[in-house]
Amino acid sequence: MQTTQSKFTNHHLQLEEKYGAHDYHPLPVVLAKGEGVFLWDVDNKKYYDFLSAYSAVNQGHCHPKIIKSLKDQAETLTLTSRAFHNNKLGEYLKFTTEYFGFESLLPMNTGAEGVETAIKIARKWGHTIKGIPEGQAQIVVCDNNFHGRTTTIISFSSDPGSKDYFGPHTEGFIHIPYNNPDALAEVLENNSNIAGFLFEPIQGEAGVYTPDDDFVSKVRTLCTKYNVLLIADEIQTGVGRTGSLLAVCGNCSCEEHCERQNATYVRPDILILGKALSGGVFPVSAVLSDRVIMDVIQPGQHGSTFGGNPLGTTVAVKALSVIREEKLIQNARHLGNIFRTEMNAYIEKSKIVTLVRGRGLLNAIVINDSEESETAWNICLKLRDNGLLAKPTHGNIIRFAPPLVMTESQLRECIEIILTTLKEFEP
Ligand code: IF1
Repeated sequence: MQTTQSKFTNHHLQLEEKYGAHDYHPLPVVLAKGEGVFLWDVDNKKYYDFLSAYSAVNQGHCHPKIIKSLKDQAETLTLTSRAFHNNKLGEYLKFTTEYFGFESLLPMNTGAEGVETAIKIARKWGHTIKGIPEGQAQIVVCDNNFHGRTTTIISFSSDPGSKDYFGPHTEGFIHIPYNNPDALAEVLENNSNIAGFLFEPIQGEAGVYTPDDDFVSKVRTLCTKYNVLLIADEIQTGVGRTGSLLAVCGNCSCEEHCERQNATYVRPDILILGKALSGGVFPVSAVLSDRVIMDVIQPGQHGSTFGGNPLGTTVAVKALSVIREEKLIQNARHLGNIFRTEMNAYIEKSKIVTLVRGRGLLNAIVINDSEESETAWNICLKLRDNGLLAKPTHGNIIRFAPPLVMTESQLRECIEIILTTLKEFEP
């Protein structure tokens, strides 16, 4: 599809093309400003953001309270390293462990670092507490997972593009199909060297693939039975995105990681958070667990120069407070139900969209064309022209994940934009 871009846009595209590594294929739009649910490009054209930087900007762009906390702290103290204590880390640890209901937290920066940390903790727990012979600990992972881009993590990716030619790969990972507790049961029954089961409660990169309602509770039961750590990667799904505080909270939309009797709540042994933990303002990730697990890590065995820095921790406390103060969990649940209801009504008579799926404001539609086709890409270009930014995944799937601060009338306007655009592609 031919698209015309302004000379300002082309200027930036050319700079990136000429001087940048070509590790991405972005939609051709150059953003210069953000506020709440909106973004503006270099020509001052305004868009609704329907990606939220892959669910990092749940609290909306440049949230005034979060930005104020960033500015204030930036003028006071930014980095001490962990060679010394700082007066922000302890408060952050108390606040965040209470918020999510765990005894302890290990602070890192990016999501991939959080996952690497969880793998190290699980392996060491397996060797020193479970009694797995040293160097034999295995971790079970799911097909079509996405947990980041580091060498160990890509070692257990099923995506050739992420993995091929980057070997030798790290050993110690066993694959099972996603959403298949029977497959997990079989692996656990036949292998006593398994330390952990690492999974995404909803698979993001796989196309917002949502498992059966009882998947998480079933794998919880199995992990308990076989003394295996349940490790939830909620980097993308956590912090309100799916209409609950965590996706493992299932049907509970309260603001706490509570243990309600009638909720499908499942408590992982290790919880990994990132992205929206800091409202997309600063890279902050975290690994949470109870003491018996966390305490396998002793001084000198893990860490990060920037992990737990005063700037990131201050921003994260404010970003988590905003989730509660603005009732963003409940809003995500309410708006998500509207979005899927309206999309399903459209799909009944559509030939171009076959399916909508998701939970809360993490949703995707499946386009009726092959993964190799350009239809979804062309729809995203048209959506851009019509003032809404979204990105295809897996060729024929389009992810829709606006900031959680959206209002109902804004969402209804966005649904109009999306449906009008889709109609242009109906045969
Ligand atoms: C990119 C997807 C989203 C993640 C989960 C760990 C990480 C991610 C569940 C690593 C990161 C990103 C990174 C982004 C694309 C993206 C993504 F399409 F790949 F699946 F969000 F939808 N665990 N997800 O989703 O976190 O190290 O990046 O901070 O451009 O690669 P990170």
